[in-house]
Amino acid sequence: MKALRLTTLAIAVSGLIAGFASQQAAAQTVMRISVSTAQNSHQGVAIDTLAKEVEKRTNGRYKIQTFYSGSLGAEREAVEAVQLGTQELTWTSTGPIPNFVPEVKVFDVPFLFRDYAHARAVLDGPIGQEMLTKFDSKGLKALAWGENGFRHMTNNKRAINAPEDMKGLKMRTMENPVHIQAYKGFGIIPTPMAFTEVFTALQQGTVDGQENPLSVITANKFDQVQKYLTLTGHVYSPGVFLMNKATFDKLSAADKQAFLEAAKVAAKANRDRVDADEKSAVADLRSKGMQVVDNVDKSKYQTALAPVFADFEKQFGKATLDKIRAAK
Ligand code: EAX
Repeated sequence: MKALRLTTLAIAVSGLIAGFASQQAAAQTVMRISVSTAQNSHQGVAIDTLAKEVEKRTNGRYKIQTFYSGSLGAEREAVEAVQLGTQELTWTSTGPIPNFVPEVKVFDVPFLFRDYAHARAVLDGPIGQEMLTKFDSKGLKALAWGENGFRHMTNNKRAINAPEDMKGLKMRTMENPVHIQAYKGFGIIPTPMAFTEVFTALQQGTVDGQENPLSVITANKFDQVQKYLTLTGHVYSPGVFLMNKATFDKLSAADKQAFLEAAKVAAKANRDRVDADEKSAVADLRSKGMQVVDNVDKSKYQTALAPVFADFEKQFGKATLDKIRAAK
């Protein structure tokens, strides 16, 4: 009799546990987010922090699975997937964004931002916050600006000591019209290419070089396939946390706030890692054999782009460019 009572109790308890577990599981929504660099990087930190913060702020009701090294596709494909809703989130550089939100390409103009403090102030200020709203009508919710960093030139042909040294170099570029136009102004032969193909293209000599921030160059071990680095800092590359707009709109007001706040914390972690990389990367890359030109007279590169700047002023309006330049 006693055994029967024990068995009945055991069945009841296991039923309760199963019920609780399925209730718990049912209450948890799993989302996916991707970046194009390795996990141990400024981009990896961005999405790892977002995932941790969202789970914490929603008491585990939302879990974000993180994918690295372009494993869900390169940046443009990832933005397309988020726009379609086949992927809920991505962190991307603004490289491919002009294909989705043309207004954003003003941020890709070379030598527009003086330094990191200036770039961050613009993005976190009225100009940047207003720009985030431009994503809404394209099926994308831009949660916050992140940061890829100031971009520098690498190649295997020769040291770039002056703008004329870039003439004739076949360089991989992002699929970004502003960059392509600007690099032609340097005499570069631009080859737009998804980031996932860049390491192999450099290894096989399909292109002579590429340009990216120190954080990307180190995270993706470009020292293994590139000999020369010049710290041109020719373009500031923002990052952005993107979410499928319909998915965001379905969230409760509290959960919308949770995602937005989580993205702000993640953006800070992302920028902090860029700051750390900026301090350590040059010595690290030199120790791995790269020849680094670090005494760069940026005014020479800006002068070389004068004809292109004249066109950028027509494209974006001199007033807009000056407003960004003047922002504190
Ligand atoms: O991870 O495609 C590029 O060059 C971008 O900088 C990308 O974020 C690199």
